[in-house]
Amino acid sequence: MNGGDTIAAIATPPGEGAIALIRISGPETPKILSAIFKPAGKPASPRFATLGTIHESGETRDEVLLTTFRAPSSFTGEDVAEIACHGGVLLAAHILKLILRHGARAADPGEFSQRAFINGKMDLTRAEAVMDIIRARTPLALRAAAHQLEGRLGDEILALRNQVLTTVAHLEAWIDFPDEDIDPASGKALMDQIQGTLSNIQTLLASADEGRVLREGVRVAIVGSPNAGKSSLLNRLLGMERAIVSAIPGTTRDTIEETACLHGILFRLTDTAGLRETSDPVEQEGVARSGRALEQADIVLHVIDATLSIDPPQLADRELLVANKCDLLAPGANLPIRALRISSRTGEGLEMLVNAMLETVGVAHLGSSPTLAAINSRHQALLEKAASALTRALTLLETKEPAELAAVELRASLDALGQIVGATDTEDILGEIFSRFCIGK
Ligand SMILES: Nc1nc2c(ncn2[C@@H]2O[C@H](COP(=O)(O)OP(=O)(O)OP(=O)(O)O)[C@@H](O)[C@H]2O)c(=O)[nH]1
Ligand SMILES: [Mg+2]
Repeated sequence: MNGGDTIAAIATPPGEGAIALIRISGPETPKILSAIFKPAGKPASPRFATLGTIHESGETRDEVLLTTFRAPSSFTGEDVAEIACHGGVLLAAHILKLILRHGARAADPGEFSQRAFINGKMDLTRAEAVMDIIRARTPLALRAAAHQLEGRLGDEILALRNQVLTTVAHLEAWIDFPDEDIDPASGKALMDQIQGTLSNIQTLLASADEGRVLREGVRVAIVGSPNAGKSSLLNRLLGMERAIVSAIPGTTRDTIEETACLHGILFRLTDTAGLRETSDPVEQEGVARSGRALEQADIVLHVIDATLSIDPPQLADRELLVANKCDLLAPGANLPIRALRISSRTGEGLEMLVNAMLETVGVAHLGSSPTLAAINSRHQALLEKAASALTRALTLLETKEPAELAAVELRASLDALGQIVGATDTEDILGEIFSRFCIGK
């Protein structure tokens, strides 16, 4: 991507709508506007909305509201204009073409945010948070992204980086005076500092699973024998009659996927064909698909019919045994095996089941957690890199190896932490990060 030219894009989704927004950023912005925009009254002044019209070859195309921002006081740090025109399938595309004809280039996905980052408007964690906000599908995911946008994660990383910087400075002071050995007291203080940073990093790393759950949701496979009530459970969790339910075993032949937001978490539920030996090729394929859903799931709900006597199945990790149709049991009757008692018909036990699912993926506490610093997989990889460099530095100091070697490791951890916020050499990963953004953002 090239930072010097002027880019433009439609920032709103295509289709019919009241308004569409077109964004322009770069040095040519004022020139382009003077060629295509005529104010209805006074000329546009920065940060104020101005009513006017868009013109093309002497013809009026639309009445629009224009807002301009002068560099460096804008989202990207460059001259920016936002044209709010009427929505619809054609108009915005037409105005964009006009802007491109006057010298702008169509923006790549995420290019506005990338420019904001390059011009020092936000660190990388905040830029990523913008995309997390756009993608959030549950209230909790949205809250976590908002916390990250506020800069909590970025600030924490910078604080960690400063801790390592202080440690490196101490160590390098000794290296500069080679005759003096590190005295034991200062050596111990130094190692304590590193240990402290390391445990802070480990606390952040512990939020990786939460981050994954918040961003991607939890994959749940509902499996079990035919007629156990798997589809009924899916419908109950969704709150709608999505899957066909019938008393005929083998009703569900293909996997059915739906999402449900339960306690602020996105669950990707897959109802599957009942597992049984069959000579019907269609049902065989259904059973094979059930197997694949099972392999990919974060949680497996193994549904059994509570009214039938069943040998306790071998439960894998993250598999919950769910005894359905408990409404048919005599009041107070015990189950012969340990299982969560539910009734998809009456809804009994459903709340407990959802809580057990949240506990299984370790996010039961998230709903009441005041801070949601949930790292993403890029942060995780870099934090792990920083942590192993610090661990190596500690070992080197403990075994009284030359201080230079420990300093090299500390510098490596500094570098990894810097890459998280974009403070060190991140050129090669920028394209990777911003290409996942929307066009116009
Ligand atoms: N009494 C009672 N009946 C239930 C309950 N859940 C399901 N059923 C009944 O059990 C039968 C089978 O339900 P389904 O949800 O189709 O079962 P399934 O496991 O999806 O079956 P297949 O798709 O054939 O594998 C239907 O007649 C349901 O009405 C329950 O909690 N209580
Ligand atoms: Mg079914």
